Amino acid sequence: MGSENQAIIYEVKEGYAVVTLNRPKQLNSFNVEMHQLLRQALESARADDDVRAVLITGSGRGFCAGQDLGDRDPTKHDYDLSETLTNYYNPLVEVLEAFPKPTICAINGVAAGAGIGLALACDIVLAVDNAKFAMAFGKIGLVPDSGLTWRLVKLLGVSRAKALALTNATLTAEEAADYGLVWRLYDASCLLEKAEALAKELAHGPQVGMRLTIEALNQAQSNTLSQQLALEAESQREAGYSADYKEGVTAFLEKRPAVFYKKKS
Ligand code: T3D
Repeated sequence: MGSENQAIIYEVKEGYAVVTLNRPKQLNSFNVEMHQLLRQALESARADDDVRAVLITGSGRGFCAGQDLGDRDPTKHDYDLSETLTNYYNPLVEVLEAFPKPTICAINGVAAGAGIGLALACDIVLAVDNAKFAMAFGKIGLVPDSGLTWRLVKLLGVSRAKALALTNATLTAEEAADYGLVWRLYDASCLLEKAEALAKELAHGPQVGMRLTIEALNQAQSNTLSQQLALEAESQREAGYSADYKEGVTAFLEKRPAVFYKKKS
């Protein structure tokens, strides 16, 4: 998975993993190999105790242009596209949604189609300030997928989501940030550095509390307030028993920074 020639480059750094989509000639669009290697990389990151945050980015000038259209020839074949969704895109989105460690996406260039779906499935989305977000699906007669019909309504509201999907508008990075799709924008010269600094910071954060926070915020999308209040009480019970809570309060009372992560000797 670490080879320069493979569709995914997987590197473990100081407490975090960097997963790089690596098909730059096709703007890192998805073929089956990239799907499979991305899932393997995420499984490695999930299982590895030395990985406490994951950063996803792309190589070359694009982030991800969605499905590799070079793999399709609808003039010669009829495709049951639900199969690709069921076998690849949907499980990928589900894996990211349930990922027990913080995930960051650093959008280093254009994101299109399911490339936007992949980015928005991560917990924190950063982007280069000249990134573009091209819906693309409608241009080829398809429907937004990879969770986007759901996520765009949640993030943008139904009116903007419909306008974006039906017009296939391309959003600038600034528009995407204004609409709440992106947390922060950076110049190309420092995007990766900033994203890695964030990954490192999260890798040294309170792991139990962050996992429970991600779960609670995800569940808030469908819970009622009463359900969410009950969930917060349960989450706080678990967080309150964690070593991180003991360290956090002790550090506060001792007027020093908390040290949540201690390397095993
Ligand atoms: O099929 C299923 O299984 C269903 C699942 C669907 C999920 C989806 O994601 S559907 C949407 C698929 N994606 C698209 O329709 C996007 C197609 N690409 C574009 O619209 C544009 O390339 C971009 C807006 C992303 C970028 O435009 P631009 O002008 O910056 O770059 P370009 O010149 O169009 O592309 C550069 C190269 O990347 C070019 O190759 P070349 O000519 O230099 O050899 C282009 O063919 C290639 N490329 C870009 N996108 C794709 C791609 N190659 C294969 N598949 C792509 N999606």
